[in-house]
Amino acid sequence: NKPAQAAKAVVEAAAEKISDVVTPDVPGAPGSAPPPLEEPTKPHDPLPPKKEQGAPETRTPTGAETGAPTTANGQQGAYLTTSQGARLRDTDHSLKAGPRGPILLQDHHFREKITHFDHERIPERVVHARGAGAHGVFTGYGTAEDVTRAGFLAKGKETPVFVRFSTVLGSRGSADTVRDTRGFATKFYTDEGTFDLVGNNMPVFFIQDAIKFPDIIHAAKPHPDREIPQAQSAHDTFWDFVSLHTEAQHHTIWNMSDRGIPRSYRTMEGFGVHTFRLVNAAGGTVLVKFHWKPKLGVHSLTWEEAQLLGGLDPDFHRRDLYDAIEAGAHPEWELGIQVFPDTPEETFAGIDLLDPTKIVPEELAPVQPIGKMVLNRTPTNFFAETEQVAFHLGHLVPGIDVTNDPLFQGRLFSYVDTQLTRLGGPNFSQLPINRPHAPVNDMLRDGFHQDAVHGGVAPYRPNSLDGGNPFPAGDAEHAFVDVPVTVAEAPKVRANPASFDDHYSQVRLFWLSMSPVEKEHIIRAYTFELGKCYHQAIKERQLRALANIDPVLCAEVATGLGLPAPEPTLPLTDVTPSPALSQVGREWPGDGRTVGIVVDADGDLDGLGTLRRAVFAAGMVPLLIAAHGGMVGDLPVQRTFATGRSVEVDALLLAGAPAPAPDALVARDAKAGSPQATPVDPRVLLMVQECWRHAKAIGAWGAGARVLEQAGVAGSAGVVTADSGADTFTAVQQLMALHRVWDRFPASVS
Ligand code: HDD
Repeated sequence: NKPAQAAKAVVEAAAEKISDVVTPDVPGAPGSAPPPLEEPTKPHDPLPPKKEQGAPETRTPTGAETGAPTTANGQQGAYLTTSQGARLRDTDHSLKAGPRGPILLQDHHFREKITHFDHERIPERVVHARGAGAHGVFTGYGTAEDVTRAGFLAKGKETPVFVRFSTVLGSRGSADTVRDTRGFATKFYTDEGTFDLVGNNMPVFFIQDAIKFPDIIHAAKPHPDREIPQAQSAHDTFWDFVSLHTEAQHHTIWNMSDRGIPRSYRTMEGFGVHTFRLVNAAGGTVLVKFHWKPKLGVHSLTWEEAQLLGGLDPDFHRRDLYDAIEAGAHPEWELGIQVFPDTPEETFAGIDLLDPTKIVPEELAPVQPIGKMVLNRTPTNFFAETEQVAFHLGHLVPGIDVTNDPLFQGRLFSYVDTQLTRLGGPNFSQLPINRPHAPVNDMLRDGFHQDAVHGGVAPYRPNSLDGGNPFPAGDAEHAFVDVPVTVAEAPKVRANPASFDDHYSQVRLFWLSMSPVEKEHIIRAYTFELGKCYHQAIKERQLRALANIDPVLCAEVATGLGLPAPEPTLPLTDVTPSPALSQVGREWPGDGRTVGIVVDADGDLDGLGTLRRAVFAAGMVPLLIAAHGGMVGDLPVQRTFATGRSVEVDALLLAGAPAPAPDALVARDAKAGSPQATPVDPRVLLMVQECWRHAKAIGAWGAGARVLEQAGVAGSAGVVTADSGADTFTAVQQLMALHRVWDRFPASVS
């Protein structure tokens, strides 16, 4: 197939680049960083920006036409200046009354430098504080033209996008791999205005009404007295809330499933969660749910991997995203919609489409692809772009409108409101990352951080002084027109529709749709998290909720907690499982996955180059791991046994059986009383054993086979040997298509 071939070509072309990305500096090594620059004692040309970055798109109605630079570039000139452009002679010493005297108040440079520094931080997001962003392109397929007039969905239409992925609970500096929901927010810079699709990697939400958002977040964030635990739901207040507030049970089981610990941002599905209303050129409407489907499939970490990574590489997801993009393995998603008729009841197959705690199984309403997104550029400046990007559900374009989902309605207020504090005023849309690519002609004026120099004298309507401009647009000029939905005459109440009262049937549907391995992981996750609670009453209350989901789930978690399993208090619903919810059982492309290759510098290195090329040709990233840095043959070592760890790789190949360091041997022999036969470095054995526990494919050839014996994994499922590196990799590649060697997980439930 053509796209696959094209992708392969790109990856092959990027092969050398991939080695740049994952290669630490080895002076003179092929593919390594250039030799160090001279000591910076005199002005010289600045380094060019990284090729894949360039300058961010910052088109604006007031700058682009004049050709004037629209962004400030850091460190682009030779000489240091003040913020006003005056060249400076010294920035290392404050102005003092003599070398030993106090600093003078007149030191304007000191004051400017320190004052600016003192104000460098802005408040982190109240939720989703930890995140990573990337630029890309969305291409419409034209398949949605019947149901929406949104121009960016037209066939072949390309629209720049910026995506920010995030965790919900942790602070800005928290670890990436915690168990949590992930944010998946996309800004489409369309010709008809900016459209923000602010979704998550889970299709349901904890609450049905936005007024409860502060409650769930207060419960899930760290305890107010000790401010622990960070970025976790494994604590009393979270479980107190969700056990008392049973509409949260559906989202909670998603969090306890493998979806709560994604392998990578690149392997996450995305969901708009709410039902949206689309409007076509004739004014006809349908209701839809948005889905992002990752080309690489939906994959997760194991819980042990996630925990190890929290310490070993807290930036794992960030690094993975940037490395993949900069290596040319550009992540891709298809955007799809589930389409429902826009009936007055706003239900489909008995499911209330306004209830954000409900899904519509894909088997009932298939996801129809309407476009493709490729992320191809990392941010130039994290703060300017990823931190300052401001999403808002009210950023809609003609052809896409809202529904009365009470969570959606409340979000329409919250997102602009929060930016006022976070970004310091109402002009955040003028920040480069937030500037629309469509011409802006509003009547908003003044306010903090006003960047625009507005002409004219009449920012009001009607006016005669500015020629009557701006005029309202009509249908012909692609105006956004609110769909004139009829609102039923009803008393003003603080209440939900009765259909919102069903809190369990879809939780059961999710549970019954899981494979045995996934069920086992869910049981362990509940057991772990509830096991971290101090209050017995909270554990017992959550067990009562589990009893209403499924007796097996409840009994297994109760056993783990050492508590009796309660009886259900509600009848168990008869549901039809949705196989589309399971992550297990399908085959996926391996693009951008990492294959660790353990090499022994003193061993037989024949075929290593061929193997490395085969890994590149498969679109994957080889990572050479050896006892110490430097070269192995003519290839640079990328990780040592000290800097590498199993959690970084998706599969492990053993090209040798590295011996332990001599001092370790001496110590061991002294203990044992006599030297033993050719042992393997214990760090390599640990790597193999971890890969085995995490159900990763393992392959060995030649001396590498000895490692399998000593690690105690030889001959077990997903552990292969062959005559050459390339043949071993072929077998390992087949195993990787299934993501993991699922047979290795014990599954006590069916
Ligand atoms: Fe929210 C941020 C997703 C419900 C209030 N939300 C935020 C982000 C994502 C989501 C991905 C991060 C955006 C970024 O990267 O900058 N939020 C969701 C989803 C929800 C949801 C999928 C339910 C379906 N959110 C929700 C409710 C409220 C908020 C009900 C309030 C009533 N969310 C916010 C916020 C944030 C935010 C306080 C914090 C930072 C920001 O908006 O810009 O306004």
